[in-house]
Amino acid sequence: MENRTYTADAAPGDTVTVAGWVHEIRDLGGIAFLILRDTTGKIQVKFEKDEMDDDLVETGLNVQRESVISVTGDIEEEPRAPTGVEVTPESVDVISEADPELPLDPSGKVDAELPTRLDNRTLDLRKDEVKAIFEIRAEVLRSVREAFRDLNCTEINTPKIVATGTEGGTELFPITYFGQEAFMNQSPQLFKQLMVGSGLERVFEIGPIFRAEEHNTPRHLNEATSIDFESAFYDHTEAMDACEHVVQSAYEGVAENCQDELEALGLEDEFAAPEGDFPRLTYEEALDKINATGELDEPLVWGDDLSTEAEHVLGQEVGEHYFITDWPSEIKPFYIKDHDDDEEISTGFDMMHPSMELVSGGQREHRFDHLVEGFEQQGLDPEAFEYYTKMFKYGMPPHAGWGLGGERLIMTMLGLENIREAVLFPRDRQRLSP
Ligand code: ATP
Ligand code: AMO
Repeated sequence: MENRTYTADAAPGDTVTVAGWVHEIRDLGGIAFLILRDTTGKIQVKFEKDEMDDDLVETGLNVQRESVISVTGDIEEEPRAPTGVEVTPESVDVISEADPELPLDPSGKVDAELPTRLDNRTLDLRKDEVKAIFEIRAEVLRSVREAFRDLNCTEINTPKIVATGTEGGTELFPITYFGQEAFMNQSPQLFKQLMVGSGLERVFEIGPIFRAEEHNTPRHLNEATSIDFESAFYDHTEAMDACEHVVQSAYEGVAENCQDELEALGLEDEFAAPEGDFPRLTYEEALDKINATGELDEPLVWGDDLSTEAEHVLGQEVGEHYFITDWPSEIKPFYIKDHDDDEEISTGFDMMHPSMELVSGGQREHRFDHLVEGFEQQGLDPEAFEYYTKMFKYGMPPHAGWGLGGERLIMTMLGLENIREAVLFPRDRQRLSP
C-alpha cells in the first residue's frame, strides 16, 4: 500500500497512514479510542466526538472488531496511550469489514481450545503469543541453515514421492502414481546417502516427511519437518558433534534475535541455550540408569527399545540434552553400520531432550556386500532398492548423518504441550484441512 506507515515507526509530528486490524474499541462517552494492530504493534486512534466530523466518528466507532481499516492522521505524543503516541484521524477507510461473530477471540480475552484454534489459524495467529511461535520457528530454520553453512554443507532437495519406504513398512502412506504404487517419503535417508557419494560430499535438507503413525499423541505428526544431515568421511562421533552445533545454534539464534517473541511467550527469564557437550551414554548405561530408579514395572533388558515412560525416567535422571549411543544392531535400521569389533552393537545414536527423542543418526553401512546382507536380514527385498544399492558399487565413501525433528525441536525449546502448536496447519489422524 502506497504511503503506508507501520505503527512502530509512527513518530510525533508525522502525518501517517496506518493500516491493520481493529483490535479494540473503547468508547468512554465524549471520547473514544480505537486500537489498531499491525505486524509491528498497536497504536491508539483518538476520536473526540464533539470536535470531529460525525461521519468520521460513525465510521471509526461502528466498525466491527478485527476488520481491516486504514487511518490517516497526525501523530501526537500522549503518555496515557499504550505506546506513548496516538493518531488523531482525518480519514478512516474500512477496507475489509469483519463478521461480528468471530470463531475465536484474537485479543485472547476468551480462551479457545486447540482444535478451534487450528481450524481458524489466521485469527489464531493474530495473537502475539501464537505469532511468536512461528517467528521463532523461522529464526530456528534461519539459524540452522547458518550452522550448516559453518559446517560447509550444501542444501539439497530430494523427492517426496518415492518408490520405497525406509523407516519401517507400516508407517507408509501409499499413493497412486500413474497406475503404479508409490509412497509419500518417510525420510530423505537414501537420497542424502546417495549424495555423499557424489561430488557434494556433505549435505543437508530441511523438508517434509510423511508417516502414517498409528498413534494420536502430543508429539507425533503425520506430516513433519525433518532437518537432515549427511557427510562423507564422517564417523558417528563426528556426526554427533555436528548435531550439537546445529541444535545449539538454533537456541543461540532465538536467544539473540527473538527477545520480544520470548517475552510474548513469558519465557524471557528461563530461556537458555544448552551448554557445552551433551553427555553421551551408551545404550547399556542408559538401561542401567533407568533400571536403577526402579520406576518401571518391568526392568529393561538388552534389545528392548525405550518406551515413552523409559525416556521420561531417563530424561529426569540426566536433566539436559544427551545422546544414547551403541544401540543393539537388531533394533536399528539396515543402513546403520555395526561396530567393526562387535556386530551386535551398532554405531546408531539418538539425541534426546529430557522429555523426548529429537534426533536419530549413525554411521552408515557403505560396504556393498554388507548392505545387501542387511536388507535380507530385515526381510527387505534388495531388488526394490537397487537404485540405491548399485551406487555402493561405484565408490561410496564411509559416511554418517542424522535426522532432527524440526517441530520437536521447537516444541521442546518453548515447552509447548502439543507438537501441533509448532505447525501452522498440522496433519494428524483427524485433520486433513485446513
Ligand atoms: P482529557 O484528559 O484528554 O481532557 P477528557 O477528560 O476530555 O480527557 P474523558 O472522557 O473524561 O475525557 O476521559 C475518560 C478517560 O480517558 C479518563 O480516564 C482519561 O484519563 C482517559 N483519557 C483521556 N484521553 C486519553 C488519551 N489520549 N489516552 C489515554 N487515555 C485517555
Ligand atoms: P527417525 O525415524 O528417528 O530417523 O526420525 C528422526 C526424527 O524425526 C522426528 N520425527 C517425527 N516428528 C514428529 N512426528 C513424527 N511422526 C516423527 N517421526 C520422526 C523425531 C525423530 O527423532 N532416517 C533417520 C534419520 C537418520 O538416521 O539420519 C530417521 O528418519 O524427532
